[in-house]
Amino acid sequence: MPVDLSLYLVTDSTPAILKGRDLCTVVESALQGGVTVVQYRDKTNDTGLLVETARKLHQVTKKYNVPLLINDRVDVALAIGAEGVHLGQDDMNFTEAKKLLPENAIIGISTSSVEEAKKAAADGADYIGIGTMFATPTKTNTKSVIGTAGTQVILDAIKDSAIGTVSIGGINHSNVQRVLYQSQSPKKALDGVAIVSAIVAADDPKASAEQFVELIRNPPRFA
Ligand code: TZP
Ligand code: MG
Repeated sequence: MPVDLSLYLVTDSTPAILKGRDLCTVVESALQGGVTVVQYRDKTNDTGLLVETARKLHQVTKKYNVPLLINDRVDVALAIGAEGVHLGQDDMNFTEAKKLLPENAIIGISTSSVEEAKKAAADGADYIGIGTMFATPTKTNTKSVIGTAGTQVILDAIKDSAIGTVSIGGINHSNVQRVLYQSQSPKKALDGVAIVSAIVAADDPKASAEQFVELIRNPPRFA
């Protein structure tokens, strides 16, 4: 696995989550706290704005030697030389993206079923996002909420593949250890967790990320 997926930050530019703060400043704070990969996720259709923001974010992530992945838009990733992309089931398919991107680009795929996960693994994706773990106000058009039980079934189905895995949806400091622990199948565990609001909307994104790093590193403690 070319990328450390353990604490995967997904950005959100909506005012309610950014609370008037500058995205690059929030991301830099999260990087100081120990985020290991950043996905720029922005649903605007303004390509100029996407390229401009992605370029600024890339300047920041490069300082921390952390890969920047672009959500949905292979063209934006190519324009700024990002380390990779994250594609949903309705975005450009893996094979097309693989053809367009540099050989070493990271390609991640969103999955919410065994079929989707097996296909991503067979295609040769670097990692899959598995979700939605818990219902979340950050993304309300999610196909299915699968919880730790559904995640475990997916992990078991791809246990013979080296593909990376992250869980996404409603993950916070209170449930992250349970997510990691209870999702494990006997032969495959999650490589990390993908977080939006618990870091981006936190008053102190650095402290939030540090707290996640501690929780991820240490053995689980939950009631
Ligand atoms: N995909 C499934 S849930 C989700 C995405 C992008 C949003 C997760 O956001 P949060 O704030 O970490 O619950
Ligand atoms: Mg998408």
